[in-house]
Amino acid sequence: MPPKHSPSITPNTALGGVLHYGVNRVFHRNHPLAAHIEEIYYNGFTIIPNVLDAETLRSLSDAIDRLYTVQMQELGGVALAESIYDANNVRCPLAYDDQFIAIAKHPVMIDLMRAILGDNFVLMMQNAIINRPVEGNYQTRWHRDLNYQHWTSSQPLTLNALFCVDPFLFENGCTHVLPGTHLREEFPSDAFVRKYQVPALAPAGSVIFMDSMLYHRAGQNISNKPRRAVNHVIGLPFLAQQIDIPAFVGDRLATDDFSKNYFGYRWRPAPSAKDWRLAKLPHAK
Ligand SMILES: O=C(O)CCC(=O)C(=O)O
Repeated sequence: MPPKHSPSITPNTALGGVLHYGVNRVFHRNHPLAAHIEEIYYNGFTIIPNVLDAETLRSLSDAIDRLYTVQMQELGGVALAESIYDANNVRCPLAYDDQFIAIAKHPVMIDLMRAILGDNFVLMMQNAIINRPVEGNYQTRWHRDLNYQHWTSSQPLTLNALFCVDPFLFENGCTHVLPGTHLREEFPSDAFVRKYQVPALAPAGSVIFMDSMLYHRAGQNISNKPRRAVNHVIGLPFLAQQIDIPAFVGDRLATDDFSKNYFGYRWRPAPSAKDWRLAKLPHAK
């Protein structure tokens, strides 16, 4: 209820703006992606359409299916992946196929990361997801991508970027999100979840960005086709990579300063005090 003699009605009313009172700080970012940045801050997610073209999507789709077979052969079969609730995931596909390196460095994603995380951020994880029709999928359980973490942060520390290789529809089990839950420590009640869960509907070629602390899940795929996506978790360098990318791929991604930072070469723990100091010398950079 406004005070009777309200001293300040905000002046943007003349421009058809939103009315408020008692407000002297309003979100403002001078950035081409400002509207998306704002959605990530407040809702915990945003969708940018038309990032990948049809040819790229076809090629990624084939590669995801092929690499899943390769990784299951490495492991000795799907049953082992199922036993650790990791079926239908391709882990770190960029180590097997360079088109996933191009996706991991996609300029739209990198621009948004830089705008939110600043100049230094690391690819903590890349995985390709296959949500198959009517199979039990562990990812249909609500979770944060920073598992087991119950705290809040006024700034995002890690972000997800989920490239939609197939359309994200309710029928094929698109990602569902619980807006605003990145701003609370605990998981909400069942009634809240049922009332406020939102399917993140998006055409193929879109990217869904999330604060990694946002509760989300895969939907149940009741269609007759798989839904594929390529997921990234990108964060500040004090966090560890899921798979040590420099160890996995060797030096071949350390091509420039950005890549040395982004793929984690620069942030690997030093093997000794002397090595740590030597790495700080100007010529070592
Ligand atoms: O399949 C999806 O859309 C969500 C996947 C997911 O929750 C995850 O990879 O953490």
